[in-house]
This record gives sequence, structure tokens and C-alpha cells, in this order.
Amino acid sequence: MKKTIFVLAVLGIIAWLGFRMTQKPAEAPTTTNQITTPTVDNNKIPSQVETTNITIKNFAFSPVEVKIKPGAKVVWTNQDNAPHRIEIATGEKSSSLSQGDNFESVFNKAGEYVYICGIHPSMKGKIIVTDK
Ligand SMILES: [Cu+2]
Repeated sequence: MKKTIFVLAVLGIIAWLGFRMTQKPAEAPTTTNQITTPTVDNNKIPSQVETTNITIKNFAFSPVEVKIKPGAKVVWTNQDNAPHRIEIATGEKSSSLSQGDNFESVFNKAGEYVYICGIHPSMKGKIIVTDK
């Protein structure tokens, strides 16, 4: 009888220690992950995401048509004194871009995306997203 109680007590201590040990490391990696993961991701993003730049100058997009791979990013930069606003056929819109402002969008799905300037609808451009 005494032996049983002793065994139960030992098992109880082991269980308690085990619980403490599983709890403590669980907290520590969470903290380290929060610190290390964004750093790693930040280092990966510039090398992994292809970026294509489009200039807005003299009321025109240049180049007017670009071909990119799925997952690539397009960055529009307004070099005009006049404000421009990107409106993509997907419904995505930029705010009014002043001179020097830029707008970026990532295109994940293959297809052709026509966009215009919401302020000057005669300004048109096209993004072709293709794996080929
Ligand atoms: Cu415009």
C-alpha cells in the first residue's frame, strides 16, 4: 500500500515536471520565432519577388505593356507634376499619386490585366502575367 502511494507520488512529480518542461520550451521558441522569422522573411522578399517598374510620365505609362511572371510585383511611379491614379480591371485602385509617389501591386494569377488612370481615362496600360 505504501509502495503504491510512493509510486503514485513519484509519477505525479514526473508528470508535473514533464508538464513544466513542455510548457517552458513552448514559450521560448515562440518568442525567438517572432524575432527571427520577420528578419528571415525580409531578407527573402527582395530576392524572391520580381519587381517591374512602370513610369508615369507625360500622361503615359512606360512601358505601356509589361510581361511578368505570376507572383511578380509591379511598381508604378508618377514622374508628372499632375496627379494620376491607377485603376486596374480587377477593381484594385491606387490613391491619387502625386509626383514621386508610387503604387505597387502583386499579380498572382496568369492573365491580362488592363489598367487606366482614373483621372485621365485615356491613359491605358496592360500587364500580362504568364509563366511562358
Ligand atoms: Cu492620370
